[in-house]
Formats: sequence, structure tokens, C-alpha cells
Amino acid sequence: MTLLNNILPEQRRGKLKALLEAGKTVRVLEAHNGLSGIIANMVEVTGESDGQAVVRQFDAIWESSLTDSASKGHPDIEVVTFDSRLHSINEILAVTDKPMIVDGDTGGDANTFEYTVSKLERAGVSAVIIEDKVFPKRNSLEAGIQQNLQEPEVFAQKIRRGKSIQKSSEFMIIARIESLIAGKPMEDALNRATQYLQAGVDGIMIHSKSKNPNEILEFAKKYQVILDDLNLKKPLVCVPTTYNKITEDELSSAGFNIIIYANHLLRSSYMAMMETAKVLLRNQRSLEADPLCTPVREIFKTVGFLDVKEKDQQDEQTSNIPVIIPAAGEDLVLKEILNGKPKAMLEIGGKTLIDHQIQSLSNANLADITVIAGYGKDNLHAEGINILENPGYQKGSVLNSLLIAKEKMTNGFIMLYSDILMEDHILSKLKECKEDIVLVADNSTQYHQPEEGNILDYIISKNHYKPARREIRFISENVVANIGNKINPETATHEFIGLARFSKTGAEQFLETYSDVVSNFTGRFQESADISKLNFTDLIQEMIDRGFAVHYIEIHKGWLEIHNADHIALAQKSFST
Ligand code: SPV
Ligand code: MG
Repeated sequence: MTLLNNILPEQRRGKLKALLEAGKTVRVLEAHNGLSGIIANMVEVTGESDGQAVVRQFDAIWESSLTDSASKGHPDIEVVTFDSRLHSINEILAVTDKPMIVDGDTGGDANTFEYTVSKLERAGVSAVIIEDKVFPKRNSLEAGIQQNLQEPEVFAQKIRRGKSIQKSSEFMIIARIESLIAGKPMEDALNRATQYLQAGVDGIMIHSKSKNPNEILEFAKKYQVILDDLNLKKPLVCVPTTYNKITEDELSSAGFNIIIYANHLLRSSYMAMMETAKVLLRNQRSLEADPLCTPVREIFKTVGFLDVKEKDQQDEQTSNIPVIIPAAGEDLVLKEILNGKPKAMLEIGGKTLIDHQIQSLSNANLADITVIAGYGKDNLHAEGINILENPGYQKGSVLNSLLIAKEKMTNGFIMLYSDILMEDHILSKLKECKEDIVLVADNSTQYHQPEEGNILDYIISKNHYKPARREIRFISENVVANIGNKINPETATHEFIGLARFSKTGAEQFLETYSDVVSNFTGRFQESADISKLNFTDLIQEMIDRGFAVHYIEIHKGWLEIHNADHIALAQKSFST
């Protein structure tokens, strides 16, 4: 989670000094934007050393002028403005928590440098390294370039001015000596080191573009003598880009305290990008390029998108999910018992069916309940519910009733048939689901046969799974292949109990499919004889056919449906015990 990586400037700034004071050889990796910053910040390798498990990471981030300029398509000649550099610096700081060393180029003149120090220190940067060239400098690695060195006295004064302006004792100003890059003798480098140390610099970087580390090793030895003479202890920095055979341990033993891998993430990504682009051109499609590419999901994970998704889902789960209960239809089997009342008002154990449902919903913290009334609407009452009316209830479509509450669906919703009673754990389990469309499915179909007035909605799961014995299954594997009341009970794996949950995305998919179906089709549709009588299960089957994933949570019994007098008797019995 990149936001959690972020720390405050005052928490970060002192980290570099602390590492150095602890005697650590600080391993630094270049970053040129937020993503490479995240990599530098979090990448690690694990291994073993002397029988001990070790985890190796980078200790700090180098914000390089070469790679910041190059990633903007510019040469490294101080042409990228400081504000633009600061933008990249802040981009990296926003998603990392390791100390950052900024490549300050020449630092400009002393006045400019004061502003640079002030802004970097305020941002939480731990150190700036400035090089003793004349502004505008040229990158040090290219041969045959005129490298103009600044007078050491002028540069030393710039250091003094920078040191005088910083506010904390944590921020470090490091002087980078370019004598060896400019073809000057070792004496020049050592003389400059002495002057810069006397001006109060916090460390020295000796740069070289030689393939061989000998000159920086010689400098390191003599630097130690200077420090001893001045009775100082100031870190020494190197950038082993060209002399790349030498190991960190060898550099550390030679007296280097900070080792900077200055451009490797940019150079390696450039190579990978070129290769991928060419593979696309050669093949005129992307299949062959895929093995060269990180899966999108990995990027999502790295930049925190998956965390966002999870948080959104948690918000959805904890927020008050609207519940819609379509209760408009007339029940012809229980007509006499109901005597003009809607079925939701049927009394069971001294309480109406709707009140039983409200109780279960409130036990699951679901209080936003909308009931769709139709038949006997004036006799429908319950506390704490919204009632909407479906004037076309005689068509007998649960789906039409459900869609009367369309406005309630936008951020996700739960649908509950008006004639079912269930144990509390079923709703809790449903609320926890992360999938976009989840139906509650009972696997005890073998105990129930279709009876008069009782149309069962059967499910065939995608893997035709019929549990033979106990086992653990995860909801992600539970996918519905078929749903409907015309499915042969012998082939059904489950029964849909009339309870379903739609996430925000699931609700969007549901509404889009519905609107497409009703505007583009007529006559028979899925199991319905006419599109105007479309059932909930017809639309779900249509969504499955269109490739939307419909999941189910599996339950085993624990619920009742009220379709005839026997069911009422059974429910009475349950509630009396
Ligand atoms: C940079 O990374 O921008 C540096 C190091 O200054 S070098 O490119 O080697 O000069
Ligand atoms: Mg640079």
C-alpha cells in the first residue's frame, strides 16, 4: 500500500545520518519516478549467509539528475529546472519511507543553492550532493566532453552558505569532487577535499569514470589521512557505474560509507521497453510481448490499487447496504388464509413474515429496507421500512417489482424474496462476500421436491459439484452455470433460496443487462414465455450467458419458504420451539 509507505519529512530526514552513525555502509539505488521509487524502497532478496537467513534491501534512494532528465527525454545538462526536479522528488517521497539523497548538480550559485537546501530539507530529503563544476554542468560519464571545474574557494563558499541556511542538524550537504572526471591529478582532488571539509561539508563523494577502481581506492586511502589530520569523521561516497567489478564489501573495506547505484533502474527499463516495442512491431500483435511484460495485476498491487479495491469492498460491507424485498405478487395457494392481505403480512408465531425478515435483517445490521407492495398494498405495514408500489404486479414478475426500487441499487444491494425465513448466520455470511454477484444456494436439494404452488429455483454449479463428503471450499470456486425453475431437479446441484447480494459493480452489470434485454428483445426470453414476465432468475441466466461471473455461497438447510399451509405449520413449529 503506497500511502502507508509515506512518512512525514521529520520522520525521514534523519534516517541517513542515523544509518551512518550506526556504522552501516549505506546501499543506495536510483529512482526517477514514483514507480521506480516504490521498487527501490521495497525490493528485497532473501538468502543465507553463514547458515543465517538474510534479507538484503537498499537503504536509501538516489534521485539522480541523469535519470530524472532522461526520463523526461532531456540530456543531463542542468536544463531540467529545479522545480521540475522537485516534482519528481516529491513524487518519490510520497510513496516511500527510505531516506533520499538528491543529486543537486552544481547547486547553481550560492543564492540558488540556499533555496535548494531549504526546499529539500523541508521536503524531508536527507542529503544533497553538489558537484564542483561550473553551471551548467555536463554529465560526467561521457568521454570527450569539456568539464569545467569551479574554483575550490568559490565552491567551498557555496557549501558554507548552504550549511548556514539549513534548519535541522539532520540534513547533510555532501561535496562531489570531479577532479578525476575532468582529468586533473589526484592532488587536485585531495586539495579540494581538504577545503570542502574545512568549509563544514558533511561528506565527500569522489567520482570517477574509469573502468578500474584504482583511482577511487587511492583517493579513499588519502582521504582517511586528511580526516585524521583535521580530526574529522565524514562519510565517503562512491558511484561504481564504470568500475563495476568491485564489490560492496571491498568498497566498504576501502573506507566508502555510501555506495550509489546511480542509474540502473532507468537503464534496465529502457532496454526492456525497447525490446517489447520491437516485439510488437515484429509480430503486429501483443501475444509475443506478453512474456516480456509484468502482469497488470502485479502493477496494481505495487501501486496500491488492490488495497483501494479491498477498502472499497470493506466500505460496502460496513455501510448500510440497501435491502429490497419484492412483495407485490398475489399468492393464489394461500389466498383464503390471507384474505386480501399480502403474503408478507402472514402471521407466524405471533409475528408477521415481514417482521421476522426485518428482525433477521436488523440482526445483521441491515436497516435500509425497501418493500415493494402490490396486491393488498393497503394492508402492508411494518415499522422501519420504505414501501414502494408496483402497479403492474398482476404480471407476476418478481423482477419488475425489484426494479421499482432501481434508485436503491446504485451502490449495491441485497435482494430478499418476501416469503423466506432464515437463520441469522446466512445474512452475515452473505455480507462478508467480496464477489460482485452472490446468490445464496442450498445444497440440500435432495430433501425437497417441487410441490403445488412451490416453484423451486434450481442451480447447476459450474463444476457440477455435488458434495459427497465434507470439505473446505472457497466462494471464488462457487460459480453458477445455470439457474431456473425448469431445470431438472436430478441435475440440480443447489436451490436458490431467494436471497442475493450485488456489489456496486454487480448492480451496474445487473441494471445494464436488464435495460439491454427489455429494449432489444420481445417474446420468449430464457425461461419466461414473455419478456414482460421476466423472472429474476431469467436475468441472472442471461448475465451468466453474457459472461458475467455469478457466484454462490453454499448453505445446508437453515431456511424456510412459505408457499403452502404445510410450510406455515412447519414455520409455526420452528418459532414455537
Ligand atoms: C547522476 O546519476 O545523475 C550522477 C552520477 O550525477 S553520474 O551520472 O555518474 O554523473
Ligand atoms: Mg547527476
